[in-house]
Amino acid sequence: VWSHEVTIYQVRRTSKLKMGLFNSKPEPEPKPNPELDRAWRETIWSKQEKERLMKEIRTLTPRHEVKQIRIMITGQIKAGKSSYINTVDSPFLGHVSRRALAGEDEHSFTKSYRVEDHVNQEEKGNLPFVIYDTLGIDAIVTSPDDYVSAVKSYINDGYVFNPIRPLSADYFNKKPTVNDTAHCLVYVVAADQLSIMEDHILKLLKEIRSKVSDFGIPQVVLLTKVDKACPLVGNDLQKVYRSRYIRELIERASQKLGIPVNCILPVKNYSGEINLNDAIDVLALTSLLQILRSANGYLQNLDQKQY
Ligand SMILES: Nc1nc2c(ncn2[C@@H]2O[C@H](COP(=O)(O)OP(=O)(O)O)[C@@H](O)[C@H]2O)c(=O)[nH]1
Ligand SMILES: [Mg+2]
Repeated sequence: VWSHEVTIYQVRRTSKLKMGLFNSKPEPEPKPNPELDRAWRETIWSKQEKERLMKEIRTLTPRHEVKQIRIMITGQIKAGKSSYINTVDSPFLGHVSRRALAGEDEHSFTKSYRVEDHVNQEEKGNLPFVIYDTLGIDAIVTSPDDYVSAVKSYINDGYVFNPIRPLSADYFNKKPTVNDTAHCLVYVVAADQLSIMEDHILKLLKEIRSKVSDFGIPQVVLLTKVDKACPLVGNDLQKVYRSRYIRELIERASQKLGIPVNCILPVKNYSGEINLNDAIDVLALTSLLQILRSANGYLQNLDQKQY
């Protein structure tokens, strides 16, 4: 029996060798499985987890005695900025929100959204943060300084951006306090657009990034539309951390934008769904909580600098 096995082994080797000699094409490398064996970020995809995240967000106390944590969202037109605001609004509203899209004003530079808690009937009210939706970055290519100014100090809601004339000083709070500045800057990048992001947009993002980093404001990237970019995730959002492609995209985004991998968060926004979905909510609330924690970390640093 033993010698028989050896014979078979030799026959196989010979046939392989022959193929190598007479076939001009090398044998193709086996394709890696698009689905990883293990998720690389642990996530619990349940209703309880969603409720736990909501509770943590509700009870978060802004540091440095600021009234509300201020999040500023930026990114290219159609990247999913407004949709993200609606997506994090939805679980607290109790149904899919279309507020940020419905009220969209094509020309305003920033527009603030307060997310109200309608689900928690006992303590109905505002949540400890406010989100500023800004005009698509494509429109301000000529003057990144305006963007940086907007991050550093409050600009009145409804300011109409003029790409030719720089932002007028009237719109700035002359003596901004920490209550007026952004506490976290969020870049929204669509997963299916990353590879075609134009150089001038990347350059602009980097410019804004380096100026904002100078004064310590944390920056997070939301990688939206993961459902469109990867069929595996399109079929089942819970596979987002098992998609080899999405993991590669996140690594690529990290290199392109110069932001560490752990600050790049995949999301799938509500985009046509009629009902709330626990997986969408868990992923979006996880990203929101991380944004709020980064912002609070920044505020805590300010505390320590004071003493
Ligand atoms: N499939 C999918 N579509 C999305 C997602 N986020 C946004 N969209 C769609 O992309 C388009 C642009 O989104 P919008 O939020 O208006 O982008 P904004 O210009 O950055 O505010 C809309 O048609 C959205 O429905 C997402 O995560 N998945
Ligand atoms: Mg928008």
